[in-house]
This record gives sequence, C-alpha cells and structure tokens, in this order.
Amino acid sequence: MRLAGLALAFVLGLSACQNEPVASQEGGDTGSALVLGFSQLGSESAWRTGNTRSIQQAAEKAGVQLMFNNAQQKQENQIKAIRSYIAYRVDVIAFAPIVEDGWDSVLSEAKEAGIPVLLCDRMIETSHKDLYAGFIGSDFYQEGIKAGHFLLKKTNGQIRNYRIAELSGTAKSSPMRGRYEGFREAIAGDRRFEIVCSLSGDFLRSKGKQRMKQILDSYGDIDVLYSHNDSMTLGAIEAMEEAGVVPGVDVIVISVDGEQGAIDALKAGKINCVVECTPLMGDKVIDLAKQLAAGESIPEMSYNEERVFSEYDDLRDLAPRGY
Ligand code: GYE
Repeated sequence: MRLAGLALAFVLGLSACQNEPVASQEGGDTGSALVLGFSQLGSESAWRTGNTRSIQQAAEKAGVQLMFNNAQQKQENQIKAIRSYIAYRVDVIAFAPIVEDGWDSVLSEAKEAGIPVLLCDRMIETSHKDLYAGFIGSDFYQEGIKAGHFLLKKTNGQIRNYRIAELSGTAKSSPMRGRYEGFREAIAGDRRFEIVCSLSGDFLRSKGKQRMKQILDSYGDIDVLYSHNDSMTLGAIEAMEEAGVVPGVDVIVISVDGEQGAIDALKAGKINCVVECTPLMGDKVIDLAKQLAAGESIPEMSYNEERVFSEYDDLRDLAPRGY
C-alpha cells in the first residue's frame, strides 16, 4: 500500500531526493513506524534551516518515518507536497504555511482522506477551524509587543522624536502580520514615535541589505530600525556600515529570532535587542504528531516559551543557540 503510494508521489512530480524518508523502523508497539509528511516552506533564513534540522533530528530520534519536502518559497509547491502525502496515505501531515490564505481546498482533501493536519510555525486564515487539528509555534503578536516594549524602555524619559524604519517579513505571512501589529500596539499613543516606512525584505538577508540602502537613500535620518527577522537585520547592518552609519549607536536596532549571528551582533553592540523566536520545536512536533496518530485530540494552539535578549542583559554565559 505505502509503496504504491510512494510511486504515486513520484508520478505527482516530487523527486526522490526532495521527498525521501529520512528515518524509520524503530517502530512503535505495532511494529510499523509512524509516517509523517512534512512540508517545509523554504530555506530563506538561519531560523528556517535550524527548524528543518530540529524536525529531522527529532523524527530520527523517535523512529518516525519522515517524508520531507522543501517548497522553495512557493505555496503551490507546498500544496503539491501535501497532495502527495495524501496520496501516500501518511499517518499525519504537518506543514509550515508560507502565507495565511489559500489552504482550504487542499486541507479539505486531507480531511476527507481522514489524515490529521498539524500547523507548524506559521498560522493560516480560514473560517473552517476543523480543517486542522492544532498549531505549534510562536506568538508573533507578543513578539511585536516585546519589540515595542524594548523601545519604550530604551527611550524612557527622552523628550525627542524618533523616526522608525521597519523591515517587514514575507507579505501575507502570519509572523509578518503579528510582528507588525504587536509593535504598533505597544508604541501606540506615544507621540514621540513615527514609523516613516515599512518595506518588505521577505525575511531574506540580501533583501534586508537592499531595503536598508533604499531607506538610507530616500528617508533621511532614521533613529530606529525594527526588523522582523535576524537575517534581514544582519543585511541591514552591512548596508548601514557601508554608508558610515553606526548600527546600535546612530540607529537603535531591534530584531526578532535570536540566531547566533544576531546574538553575536548584540554582544558587539550593533544590535540593541533581539526578541527570541525559537525554531527548535522538533520534539514537540513529533510528540503532537504521535498523539494525533493515536487518535487523541491536541490543544488548538501550543506556543513556545521565549525570552528577550537585550543590551541590558549579561549574555556572557548564554549557551550556543543551535541556529
Ligand atoms: O522569524 C524568519 C523565518 O516563520 C517564525 O520565518 C518564522 C520566520 C522567522 O524566515 O526568520
């Protein structure tokens, strides 16, 4: 049955290297390993590659047979991968949805096939909540709030205005929306702050650099950079340094994720605050998948616990980040 399904997956256009099972056979009590189909949205950032590694390692450790596909930043590739998992009759489907909208029909197909779906990392927008079993990931709105709270603390007591530039993540994605809205909520009502531009860098380092150049060229003096992820921030820092602007001093830099490169930049004084968003959720994904495969219900929303790293913290003993 499964072999036939796998052949069908190839017919549907997913090559062996994209979609090969990476772990198997320790087996559960029944003697056959749980099969999990996971559609990863891409490999745009250190966060994302850390997330992929975490899920692959957790599957291997648990003896779960993982069918993994990297959608290279395209929703249509994610939909194809999910369809192949349905054809293969995996036990559970998990995926990190690149954008919020447009999932209803493929998820209805999974539901009809009786395969439970776990949303990982990013959320979807749907009026049919029964199309997925649950979500595991971060509270992006809270991350935006934390970023705003750092800015309030950093500028406390200063009677002057601040011109803020925002580098936003992938348009129509849930982290972009939550970080955008939470930040505005936190600083609302404080008239010292003006968000003078909000440009999308698509969570990419190269685009972060490009957008920052554009900001420095077209928006005059900027006092604050709020960037939706570390990759874009590290690109923006390069652009600032090339333009003779000192990041962390001339411009207050606030970022999200907590990858090693950003923590190093924080320690070097080039970033003032990094709001943590952890990609290391592999074990939780596997646990939830096991519960679903056993027919158990799971919480609708499970959030990772996360902290804030800033220039006010002593980070000398911080363990290596692992992403
Ligand atoms: O912040 C960013 C990545 O969806 C939370 O996607 C994730 C975001 C993360 O590309 O670095």
